[in-house]
Amino acid sequence: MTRAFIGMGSNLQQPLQQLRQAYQALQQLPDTHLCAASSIYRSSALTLDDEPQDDYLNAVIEIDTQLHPETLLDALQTIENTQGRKREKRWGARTLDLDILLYGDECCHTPRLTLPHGEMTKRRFVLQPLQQIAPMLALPDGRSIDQLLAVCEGDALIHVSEFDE
Ligand code: ROI
Repeated sequence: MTRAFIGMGSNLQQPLQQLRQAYQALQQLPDTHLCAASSIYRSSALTLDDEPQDDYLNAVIEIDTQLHPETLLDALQTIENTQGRKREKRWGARTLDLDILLYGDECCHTPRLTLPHGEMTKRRFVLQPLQQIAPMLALPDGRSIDQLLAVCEGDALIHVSEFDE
């Protein structure tokens, strides 16, 4: 079993419903146990060129899984597609984004998958929910979530609700 963390984000087509539906789908993943879920948070969109976008809802889920990283990625992309995700622009609005943030201490860089997730260390909408469910976590390179958050730019996230409400 490997401990992994999944980042979720949505800012289109009823984001709260998108995250709740994805949470249920993650509970059904084969050979996987859902261990913890952060609260659901709202934040303004981080955009490339200040092009306006609706606010995002974000959360982080912790799982124990026997799926290999690429198999897990396939499963996450199936959930995204089932919930109506289209191929979006890299910095565009999105119906549902499911990212593998961390997969044990694995480090890899392939065309499909970078572990740890390339941008997670700079994004408050990832670090804050991650800190909530895994406050003692450190990245494979030894940096703690606390350390990363202390130097992370951007406003604190707004708490919206819990998955089991
Ligand atoms: N901004 C926020 N706040 N949350 C996201 O999940 C998110 N995802 C994205 C971009 C467009 C980078 N901005 C985001 O893909």
